Amino acid sequence: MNYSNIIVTKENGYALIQLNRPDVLNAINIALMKELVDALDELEKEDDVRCVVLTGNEKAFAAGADIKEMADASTVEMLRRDMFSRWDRIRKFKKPLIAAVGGYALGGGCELAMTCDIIIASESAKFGQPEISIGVIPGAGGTQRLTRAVGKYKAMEMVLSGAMITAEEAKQWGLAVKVVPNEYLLEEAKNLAKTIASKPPVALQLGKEAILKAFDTTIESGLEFERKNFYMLFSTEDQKEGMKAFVEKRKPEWKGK
Ligand code: DAK
Repeated sequence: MNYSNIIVTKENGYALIQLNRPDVLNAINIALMKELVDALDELEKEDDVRCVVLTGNEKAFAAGADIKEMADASTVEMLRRDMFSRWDRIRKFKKPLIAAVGGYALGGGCELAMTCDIIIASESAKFGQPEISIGVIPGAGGTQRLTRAVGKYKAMEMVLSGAMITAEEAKQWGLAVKVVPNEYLLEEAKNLAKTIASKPPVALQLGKEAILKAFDTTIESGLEFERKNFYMLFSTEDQKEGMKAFVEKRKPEWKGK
């Protein structure tokens, strides 16, 4: 497919999606969001893609939703745009999504990173939910995911003051798993993607699903959910292969079945 707001490349076992509106710090407009969802739809179907890395450029992962596109919209217009269905589609993407964040990850940009499963930051990364300074609040999960990631008090400080945090702070607060020098950001994210892509795909999918379940259920039903996914994996050829290979002291060969 041809895209004008993102660049999609496929590598061995994983894909890289780069947000590509550098003139506006990758501000997320409707067209970019449509392309991102189309790309993920395609990549989800492709068996040779087992993990996806989402990134921006050195100046910005994304500086938020496109303010110019929203500025004059009424409530009804915002409702009609139904932006949530696209954000929900990303949330429901079944394969692991890694955000490689350099530069600004603000508002919808921070929310997009948090919709991913793992965030790796470069030293230049700055995370924030500055919506309060333009008269609104986060609208794509910021109040919920940020709070779960950094806790009530830090989330309150960030959302109510609009202040940004550095990459190092993001790591300390549990938002980013790693901070690397700017020039190594993609390499680090790609290495992680390669490692993940070398694992059995059905187990990846069910593992991701079980972790996400932890965010909207009780421990009791979460454990129940995990158990069912665990049992389910015993019906896959990859479970037989994985355990057999361990016993035979060799590398497993996954079939994704
Ligand atoms: N939207 C549109 N354009 C943006 C932009 C944005 N979010 N951020 C930057 N730009 C544009 C600037 O307008 C400028 O364009 P020109 O003036 O050159 O045409 C260009 O990018 C470069 O920006 P600056 O000149 O401002 O660059 P600086 O280095 O001086 O400053 C900055 C960088 C990141 C501090 C600054 O650009 C900034 O404060 N940007 C806005 C950050 C922000 O407020 N973000 C939150 C936006 S609200 C929803 C889903 C999501 C959302 C809402 C609903 N639903 C599902 C319903 C999300 C909302 C948001 O994200």
